[in-house]
Amino acid sequence: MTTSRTQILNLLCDRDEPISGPTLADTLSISRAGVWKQIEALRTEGFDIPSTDAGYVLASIPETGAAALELGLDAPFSIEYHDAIDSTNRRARELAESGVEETAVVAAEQTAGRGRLDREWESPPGGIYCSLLCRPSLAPVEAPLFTLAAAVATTETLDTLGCEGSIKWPNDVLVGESERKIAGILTEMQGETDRIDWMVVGIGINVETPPIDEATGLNDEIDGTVDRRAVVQGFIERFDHLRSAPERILPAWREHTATLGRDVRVETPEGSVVGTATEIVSPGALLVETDSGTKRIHAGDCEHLRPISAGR
Ligand code: BT5
Repeated sequence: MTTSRTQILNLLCDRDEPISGPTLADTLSISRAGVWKQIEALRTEGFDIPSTDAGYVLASIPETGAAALELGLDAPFSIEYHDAIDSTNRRARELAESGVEETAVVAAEQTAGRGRLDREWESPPGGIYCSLLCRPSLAPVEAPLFTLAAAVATTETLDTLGCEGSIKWPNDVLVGESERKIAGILTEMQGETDRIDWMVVGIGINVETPPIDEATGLNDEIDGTVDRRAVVQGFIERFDHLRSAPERILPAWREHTATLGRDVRVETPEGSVVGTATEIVSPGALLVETDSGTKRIHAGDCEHLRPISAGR
């Protein structure tokens, strides 16, 4: 997006009254034809900018597109937007390798969305797929904190829509008594032993419910329509806030989790662990009380064992 286009958008957004073409041209020191060209480009991107006798007004902002997602975003991420892409994580990794800084790759559909361990992530059109490329000053061992932060940011954002979610360790956001999965997080990174070079934190939030057992989508969980722009911006801003105050991450995660206090089975690379999940400790390990003592689990697939009421 060009600078003058961003400036026009910000001026229209900040003002309740119409702004004339000549005023915009004078304010930005560009020609009237230049103003008209940028207004047309914004209209093509879906902004509704009627021209009244008194000038231009911003009547509505589209839900998608880089300009719309960057407008009013209170976090230092540029947006790269795709109507459809193979995988936003794959694209963010590519940007990372080419030296790009703080960018959110956002798409409305993925044709090859991925979960952990190269599992498939169903990504039908109209969904929310967002990968944040960041370069935190952290050691790689601390990286799991960012996955937890993304889970908290997602849950808190869904809460604002009236969709009360809970986190299943480490990266699933579930909804309701039946604990249907509405969102998943995939974190990937590259670095040395003591330093992360880049990190990509990808979230997928279902809008339509995909054809997967135990999945749900926002359209089935909330009244009214989903404002995907508000969801994406809310997620990015909350994530940014948490990463700037990492000491908040674990307490916030504890507040939103459905895992602590529950009987669980965790499939780990070293085998299956069954017991009661008692605590989460930095940088994101789950403590599970088993018959043979406390196990500290750093990675794995966690299953909540029934009954739900036993641990809550
Ligand atoms: C995850 O993996 O939950 C991580 C999902 C991350 C997806 C985002 S979308 C944006 C970014 N770009 C990508 O390519 N990926 C990220 P995992 O815990 O491994 O769960 C995967 C399992 O969840 C699958 O094996 C299915 O059983 C199930 N699943 C697949 N698609 C689903 C969906 N849309 N909703 C709920 N469950 C799904």
